Amino acid sequence: GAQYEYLIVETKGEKNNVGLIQLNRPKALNALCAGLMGELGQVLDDLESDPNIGCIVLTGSGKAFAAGADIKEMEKKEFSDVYSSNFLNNWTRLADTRKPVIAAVNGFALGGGCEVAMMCDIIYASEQAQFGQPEILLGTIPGAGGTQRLTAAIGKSKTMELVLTGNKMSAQDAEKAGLVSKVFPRDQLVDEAIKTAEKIAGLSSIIVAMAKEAVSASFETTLREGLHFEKRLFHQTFATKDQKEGMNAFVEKREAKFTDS
Ligand code: CO8
Repeated sequence: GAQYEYLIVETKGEKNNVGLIQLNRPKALNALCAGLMGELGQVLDDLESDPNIGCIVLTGSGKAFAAGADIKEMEKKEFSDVYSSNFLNNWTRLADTRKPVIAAVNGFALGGGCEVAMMCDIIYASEQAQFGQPEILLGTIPGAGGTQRLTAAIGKSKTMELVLTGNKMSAQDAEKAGLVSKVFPRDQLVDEAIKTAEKIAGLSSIIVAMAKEAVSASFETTLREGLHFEKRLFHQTFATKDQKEGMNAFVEKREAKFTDS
């Protein structure tokens, strides 16, 4: 595979159907510099166009998932620079990924790091993980979803507390609040994420994509519109071979063989 400066990319799973992306900029606690985000975009393009890959796992290294946007890169920028260049606009690439992405948050997920985790579909955390939006301590505010996705995940009061104080939230509290779906001991985290990713990758990729699209729509729209969208996608599953196969396999008491069609 391609070599990256800031990432380690591997395929995992018995059927090599899981793409594992490890952020690998340990000197800076995986601060999300322009080079790293550029590479991440490239890898996501590659994994999305690879028909063998059904699910993606994104993790960090050392004591950090990612300690945020690169403060040293931002420090001297003026309003005119960041506005004119639409600074960090390319971060939306991750949120636009159609294949499911599981964040395996091993340590600090702060600022942009927490926002990157929230762009993923499922967050697993290690017992040592810590989440936070400390931008306020730097004289700025979250800029990649921290005020929006976090509110959707844990509600107003907890979000306000994190965003207004810059305090960190433990993995255990993040799980209780609903930001994180499961917490694991550090040495099991990535394996557990890969196990879940393998399960997803073994299902019908076309139906998985529809399911992701339907859940994602709930964050973008009214309940009425969302329910309508869900119902239409549900109807559309009946246009696939995989719906016929899935239901027929149940009736015949055998395992389904999905063909992604
Ligand atoms: N940017 C650049 N360098 C960093 C960052 C960062 N975010 N975080 C850590 N580093 C560097 C440190 O400067 C240090 O480098 P050096 O060895 O050269 O001094 C190295 O990583 C190790 O860090 P520490 O010595 O500080 O390690 P500690 O274990 O003492 O502390 C912490 C760990 C608590 C994580 C601490 O490093 C910290 O507070 N980091 C900053 C966290 C933060 O404020 N993050 C938010 C950044 S702002 C942001 O993310 C805005 C997002 C907006 C996105 C908009 C997109 C559209």
